[in-house]
Amino acid sequence: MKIPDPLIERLRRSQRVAVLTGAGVSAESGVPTFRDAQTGLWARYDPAELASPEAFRANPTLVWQWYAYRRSLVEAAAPNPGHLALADLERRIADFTLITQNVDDLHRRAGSRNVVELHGNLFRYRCFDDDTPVELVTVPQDAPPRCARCGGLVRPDVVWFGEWLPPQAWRTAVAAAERCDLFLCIGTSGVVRPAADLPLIARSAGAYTVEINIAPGALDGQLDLHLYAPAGQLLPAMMSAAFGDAA
Ligand code: BV8
Repeated sequence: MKIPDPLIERLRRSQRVAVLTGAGVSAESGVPTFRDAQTGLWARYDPAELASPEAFRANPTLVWQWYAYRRSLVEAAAPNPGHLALADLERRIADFTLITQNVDDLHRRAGSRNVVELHGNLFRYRCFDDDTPVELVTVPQDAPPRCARCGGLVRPDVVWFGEWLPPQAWRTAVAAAERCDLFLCIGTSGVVRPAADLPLIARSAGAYTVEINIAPGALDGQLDLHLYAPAGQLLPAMMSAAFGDAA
């Protein structure tokens, strides 16, 4: 797979790199993307419908079971060469920020250290009512447990549609996009805001911006370079081309 010279040169030269990943980075780990047609029991549900406070209020058991199902998919998955390539890239760049929309914890399991989770994490929990973090020794599969402090329902610590992103995570992501000289946007449909604004913030601040995806999406034509190939293949090839086979 040929990696364009402008990207290789920038990888070798850049001291400030920011990366935004979406569900496409986990696709080759066997974790369905957010917009993949859901299968089996969940085929009839639209993920964007389930990933909302309204859905949880209306049917907490259903939404809890959907997240329990997704946790089981992720627990059966492993980081793929794309995740590992990004962990390797972090070790080579002085100022590197990995911003992810994914809630599957696979970047951390791949060895990435400085991960900004814009949309939370499937394996953390908080109280739906008092919003405080909840530690679960055992995680029930069929219905949400109750908060020991206030008796409210426990929810996954993810950001649902219509909810604000964690302010610190968003501030960190915007600052990284504004100061980087290379921005990689990998495996995201570029539909969900405000995350999808980050590559455009980076570009308007002067960064060289690259999309890696298997197909053109909402960002098509808006970045400096668009590469269409599976991230699990393209990212290792990119690392080898830029840093040699020691990568
Ligand atoms: C907000 C966590 C302010 C949960 C997620 C009307 C009413 C209310 C809000 C809105 C509205 N209109 C717009 C909005 C804003 C809304 C939004 O953007 N909606 C979209 C749908 C239009 N955003 C929000 O609500 C955000 N909050 O704006 O707060 C506010 C406050 C109050 C009221 C209004 C506004 C919060 C958004 C966060 C939602 N939570 N996840 C969970 O996971 O259950 S988002 C969820 O979808 C994922 O986390 C992900 O971030 C997102 C998009 O999915 P992608 O990651 O891009 O994945 P997708 O499946 O879409 O695409 C996969 C891509 O990978 C594809 O491009 C594919 O080609 C590619 N691919 C596949 N295989 C590979 C690959 N690429 C490379 N290699 C491969 N092998």
